[in-house]
Amino acid sequence: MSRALQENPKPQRLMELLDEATKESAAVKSLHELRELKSRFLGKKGELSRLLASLKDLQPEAKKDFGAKLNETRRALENLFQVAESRLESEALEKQLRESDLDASAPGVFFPPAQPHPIREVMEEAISILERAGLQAIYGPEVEFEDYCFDRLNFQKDHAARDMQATFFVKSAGDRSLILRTHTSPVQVRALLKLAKAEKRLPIRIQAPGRVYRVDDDATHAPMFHQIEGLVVDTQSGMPELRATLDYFFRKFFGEKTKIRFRPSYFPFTEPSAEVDASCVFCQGLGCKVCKQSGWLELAGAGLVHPNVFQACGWNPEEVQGWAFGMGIERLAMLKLKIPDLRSFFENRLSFLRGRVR
Ligand code: FA5
Repeated sequence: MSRALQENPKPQRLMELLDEATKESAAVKSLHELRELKSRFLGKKGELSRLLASLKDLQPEAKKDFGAKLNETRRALENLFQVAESRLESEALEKQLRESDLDASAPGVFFPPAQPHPIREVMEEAISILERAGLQAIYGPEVEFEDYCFDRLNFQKDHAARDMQATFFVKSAGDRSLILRTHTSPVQVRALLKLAKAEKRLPIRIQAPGRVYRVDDDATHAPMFHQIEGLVVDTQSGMPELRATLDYFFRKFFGEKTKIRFRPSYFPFTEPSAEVDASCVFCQGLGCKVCKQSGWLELAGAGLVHPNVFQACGWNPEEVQGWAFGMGIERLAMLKLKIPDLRSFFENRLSFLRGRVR
């Protein structure tokens, strides 16, 4: 015989359940207690589940009505437990903060914003001025073939000029040695070799900034430093343009009153070669301690590209002419920022680095 369908499902009991849960959830002291409470009210063996199971014994009308009330009650209970859980979490956080040494109301520690290293700033300024003079920046590797660094730049094998740049050797690679490049001039070689094979190759107007390495270490010489190289090659491109470009560069870099002069010098890869001096930025050429009363500071090496270099890099020296220069970025930075010892750039003392903010 089928069971008689109930008509009165006791909705009153749902109100009582909600009342009990409200009181008990307000009183729970831990997440563990709350979990037990939840399972008592909402778990499979909880009273709500029992009432849900009894739905099947109800008349259709009463079933619909009571089913809706059951759902409402379940949602209300879930809300209640959610509120209790948030309360317990914030109580736990407050307790933790109370018991720790952390003073959340103390003023924060000021971390000054990061800023570029002074060498980077100077390097970027130099690059940007040379870009305005029409020289495009390109980059070569710091570990370089010895022959790119020396042989193709017309350094004779046993010539004393090689000793001008004491070299860090990395390893022998077959019949070629790998070294840490001693100057940025091998980037000239790379550009000339590459463009010798290209069509529409002229003019070449490049600059090559980057790190270089020498066995050197004192107040004005570091084992790692930075140079910036310039190279221009065209059918006709000589001293006047070289001079005008460096004149422009130093005026923009140190100020419009800066003058330059060329003194004869020697580099194996340029002929004629010149040492480029700029009027002393401290005394405007009047003579002071920094320029040793001469009024001039030595700032770059320069000259016309040697025919042997063109030849070694696949160009006919009868058809092209070019000029090049190279300067030390640390030297420019020391003068611009008035830093007496170049080693300060590499010690990474925060007081020094912060003091240089401009
Ligand atoms: C050269 O390195 C040539 N490649 C420059 C050049 C390029 C000449 C193209 C002609 C044509 P030099 O050895 O003089 O030249 O170095 C150039 C600059 O690098 C120097 O004037 C100096 O400012 C800087 N320099 C040289 N050695 C050091 C060092 N150990 N530490 C910091 N700066 C250095």
